[in-house]
Amino acid sequence: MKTDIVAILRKGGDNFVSGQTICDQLQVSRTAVWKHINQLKDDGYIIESIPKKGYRITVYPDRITEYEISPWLNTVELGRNLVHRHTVDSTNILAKGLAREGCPDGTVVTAEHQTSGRGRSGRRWTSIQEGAVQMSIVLRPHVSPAKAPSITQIGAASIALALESLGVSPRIKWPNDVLISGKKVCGILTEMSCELDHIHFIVMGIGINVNVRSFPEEISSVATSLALEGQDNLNRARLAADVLNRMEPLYRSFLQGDSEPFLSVCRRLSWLRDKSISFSRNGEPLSGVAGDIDDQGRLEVIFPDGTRDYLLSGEVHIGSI
Ligand code: BTX
Repeated sequence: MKTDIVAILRKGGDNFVSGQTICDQLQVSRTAVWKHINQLKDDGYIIESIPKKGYRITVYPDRITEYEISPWLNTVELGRNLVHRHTVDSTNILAKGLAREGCPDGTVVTAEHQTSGRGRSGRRWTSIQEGAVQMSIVLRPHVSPAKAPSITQIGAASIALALESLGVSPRIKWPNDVLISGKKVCGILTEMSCELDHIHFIVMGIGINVNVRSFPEEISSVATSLALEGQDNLNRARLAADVLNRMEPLYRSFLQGDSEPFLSVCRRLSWLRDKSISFSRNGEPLSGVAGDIDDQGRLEVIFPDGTRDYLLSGEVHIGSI
């Protein structure tokens, strides 16, 4: 209901929309409209109300709520069920709980702040309150669990395309980071619940540093934000919607067996290509040079003796050991 009221008032622009018009369009009572208008004011909207004229919104809050994201969405499934919290421990944790309870496919959980944002392998993801996009997407792809790493690459490609459209030059550090000027502007944490041959659900968590002007010291040398890269005061809700808009067609073609649309983006923007890298295989440290990304999304590694390996997922560091 609140989403509909915001949509009606947004359409009205600077004009007042009468309470009766809202009642007629939504088939609800004047009291219900008034109650929801008050809730919207609590959510940060500044709404002018003048007797006999009606309502108009004068200030929209900088929030990544359903009301602010949905006007920019042109997806069929992704983000059509959107759950927003001001503060959560981790959007991935909340999304996994909702997935277990059977939430619709494509459900998106967003938050302004995370108290225990999670990175990979138990690392922490620093949440910059109201300066970042923190969102987790619930997906139930009918593919083998072995293909799940592609989901991270679909996310990385969608984010990189959205950032490119803003005029910055993102690079993708296989498999899960998006970088600008060699620093992390976005991280992706993909988690899965599955059996040997069946995926129950996947939660893809995305953290994008948007309107962040400084970072805590411990990450300031590795992290950047869109604001620090010259994109000040971006509309976070619009960016979140743009990522989902770009993700849906890439995800659909993946489900239909065509991975090229996202793999071609990952290859074009590959940060690792031709760089010396190190990684560990079964506890053994190895070094080589990163090659291309193959048609299964694996990273080719060329060893000093000329032999090759193909990494499906995992942690890769720049530089040799
Ligand atoms: P990762 O393990 O590849 O990266 C974590 C590392 O990145 C940290 O150890 C730190 O060095 C650095 N780091 C921490 N916070 C930031 C930051 N804000 N910006 C840049 N670098 C940082 C990457 O894991 C996966 C991150 C996913 C985050 C999303 S947010 C929504 C969802 N919910 C949740 O709990 N996690 C995901």
